[in-house]
Amino acid sequence: MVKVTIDNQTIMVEEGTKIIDAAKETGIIIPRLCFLREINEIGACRVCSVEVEGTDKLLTACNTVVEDGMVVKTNSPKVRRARRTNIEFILSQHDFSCATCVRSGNCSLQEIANDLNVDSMPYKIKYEKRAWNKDFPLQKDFSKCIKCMRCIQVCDKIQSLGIWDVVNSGSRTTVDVSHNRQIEDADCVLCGQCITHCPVGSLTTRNDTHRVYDAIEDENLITVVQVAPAVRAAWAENLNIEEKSATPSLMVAALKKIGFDYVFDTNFSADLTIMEEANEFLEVYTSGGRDLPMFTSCCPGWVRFMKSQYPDMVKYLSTSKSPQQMFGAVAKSYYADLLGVDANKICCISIMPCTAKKKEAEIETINDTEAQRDVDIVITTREMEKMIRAENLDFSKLKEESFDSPLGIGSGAGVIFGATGGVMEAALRSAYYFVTGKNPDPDSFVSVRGEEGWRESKFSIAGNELSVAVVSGLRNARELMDALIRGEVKYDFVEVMACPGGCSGGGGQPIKDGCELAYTRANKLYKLDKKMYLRYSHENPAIQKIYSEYLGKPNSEIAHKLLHTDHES
Ligand code: HC1
Ligand code: SF4
Repeated sequence: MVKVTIDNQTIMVEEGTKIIDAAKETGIIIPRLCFLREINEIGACRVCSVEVEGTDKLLTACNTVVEDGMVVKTNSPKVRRARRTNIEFILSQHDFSCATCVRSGNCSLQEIANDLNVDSMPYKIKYEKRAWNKDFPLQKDFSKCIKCMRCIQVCDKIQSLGIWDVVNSGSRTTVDVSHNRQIEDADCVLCGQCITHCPVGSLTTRNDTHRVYDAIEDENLITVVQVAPAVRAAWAENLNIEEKSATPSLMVAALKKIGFDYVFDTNFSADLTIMEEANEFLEVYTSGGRDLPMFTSCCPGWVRFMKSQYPDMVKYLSTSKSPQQMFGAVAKSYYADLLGVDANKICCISIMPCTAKKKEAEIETINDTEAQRDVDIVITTREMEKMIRAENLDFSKLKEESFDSPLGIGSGAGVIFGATGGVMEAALRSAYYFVTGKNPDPDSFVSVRGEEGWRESKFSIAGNELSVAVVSGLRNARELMDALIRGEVKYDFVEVMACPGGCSGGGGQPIKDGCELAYTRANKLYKLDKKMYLRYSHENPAIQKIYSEYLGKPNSEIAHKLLHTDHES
């Protein structure tokens, strides 16, 4: 242990503690901008500068380790002046047109500038302008980039993809796509983790809300919206609604105010995915003769990763479409028939915690209903939040509403899709039933839950030994793939989600800078599942009905046409 005095308080801390953490133990929060714990501790922004007795220079608290006897001042006049100058300097290279910035009100730079009472600019403002492909779901505005390097580190350390790098030098230094590539030619999987870790509005998602408004306004269209499982755990985080009031039913009521004709639930099609995927898995498993596992394919970031990084392994992905795409396919066939309308009259909109879902909906070969696209428009949870804000609702007076029927009926197994391990757990609940004819205890497979990036479990179902793995975060996925290829591990079924923690930590979720909320949100989903009457996908009455009236049985010819895809085509 070492002794350190911070702002006149003396404490003992473990050797190796950084000043920023020692200060926290005394109740002092040192401001920071570029800092991301264990990912970006480089002191690039110098906002966390502090004064240390015996040194002339200010030191950065995020990466300076305390020494025995150190005396630190975190908010002396010298420190305040330096922080202010650093922020003014950053602002001099930043287009601070806050009124039109998607991150206004949720921007760490704006907050720190306000906290430091920066009210004028002593420097000439000059920022970088560069072109960007406006159609790409990931958007970069160079005029807002503050060169904090967080995106570089997140993409490299968490996702092992290294899409971003520092380019140019001197005053023209900026962050751009590495190796001189265009973003659409790089291997960006669109996980959106660099967006949720950008402290300002430089990295954002393509704004598709205007297209949604146009569809709602178009009297010739029937707008059918689906809401992904993980959205309900996070939708109100930045809406100033008390947590216990922020129910899925209140979210439905808010969506109805926006004017969608039907508000449905991706949990329904998550159940449908389980029917198809669990049966597909059992077919693969019982046919034997395969060294490599079947991989889930509902995460489009993971599918993009597989296609670019392990093209020879794409054939091991489940052919079942993701719940988003299954929903669209069913909405434009079965549901169009139920309504007695032409499929092209239906505009299918998804609300997803994910940026890659925007691109998934655009994959030509995934869209094979009579209508042109399964899903027409995808917006993220953050875009939904903006649309809800625009309604100026008084949430204390808003009455809860239910999802519409029949595509709004989902089970608890569908809900937990939004947490890492949830697809595996839901699939095992139904696979057990398909093999034994009996339901397992719904909590039989909870060992697949957890916060480790790569988890393994073994189960025995009617004497069949099953080895499964659950992975989230693409660096972990890469490690698992390499271990599989080297023959060091062997599994029957593997679930992969690109974002750490799964969709609940998705790149389209609300941003709370400095907070990693994936597992807090996942716990909300587990609680919802636990409370539900329906906990098995195969017991969902709306699912039973669509099979008896339309699809026949899982993996039937029509199910194949509508609900499966060839990832290799
Ligand atoms: Fe997901 Fe999925 S769980 S991929 O994270 O399989 O986005 O929530 O909608 O499609 O259901 C996302 C979430 C989501 C699909 C489902
Ligand atoms: Fe990297 Fe994901 Fe950002 Fe693409 S979206 S650059 S893969 S972190």
